[in-house]
Amino acid sequence: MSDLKNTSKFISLILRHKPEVIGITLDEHGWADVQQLIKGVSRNYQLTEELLEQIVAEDEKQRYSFNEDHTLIRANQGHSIPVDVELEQVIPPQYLYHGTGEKFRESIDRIGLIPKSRLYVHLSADLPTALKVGSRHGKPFVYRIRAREMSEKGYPFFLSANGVWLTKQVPVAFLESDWDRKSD
Ligand code: HQG
Repeated sequence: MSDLKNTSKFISLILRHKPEVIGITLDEHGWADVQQLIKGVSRNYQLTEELLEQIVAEDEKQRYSFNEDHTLIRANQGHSIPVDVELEQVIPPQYLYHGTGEKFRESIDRIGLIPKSRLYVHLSADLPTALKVGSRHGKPFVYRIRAREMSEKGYPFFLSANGVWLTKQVPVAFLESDWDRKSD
């Protein structure tokens, strides 16, 4: 892994899960002070304003955003700490996808998708992305979710600034395991 990638992983840990590791706090909307972040991260990884700008601009999943004058930074999604990143509520397409590990299927088929340590269940707009997400958990398996129907029945969906679909839970009734993978 490149140095910048390691630094980015560490920043993601700080901005989503454990700001206390470098002695900083996030505000209620998930924002961290850029100078404090740089100072804190620099104890472990080389980081300057220029490098941080580069990390944010080049991140392949666009995980981070600055505020307008670049004095604050936050993660766009993926948090385990309860912050309100002002997600946009959006009506989802007919189907969304969730990539997971084969090993979780039994439990998911029983109780549906739950957010576990994060604030939301993460869903993908397309199959290749879902497969990539699932591969992080061993042999991947992709569920198809009848998202539009869920939303019509009152379950809110949100779209993060970096294009990840989020919802609080997915009951078993809206999960499909046996869909036609060739037609999607
Ligand atoms: C599973 C990455 C058993 C769920 C990705 C998942 C994503 C259950 C795992 C983002 C379950 C949680 C999030 C149930 C859900 N029983 N297992 N009832 N319900 N699960 O990492 O969705 O690179 O917290 O299927 O690209 O894998 O970090 O969530 O397998 O967008 O930016 O519990 O993280 O993005 O795992 O990934 P995670 P995820 P970043």
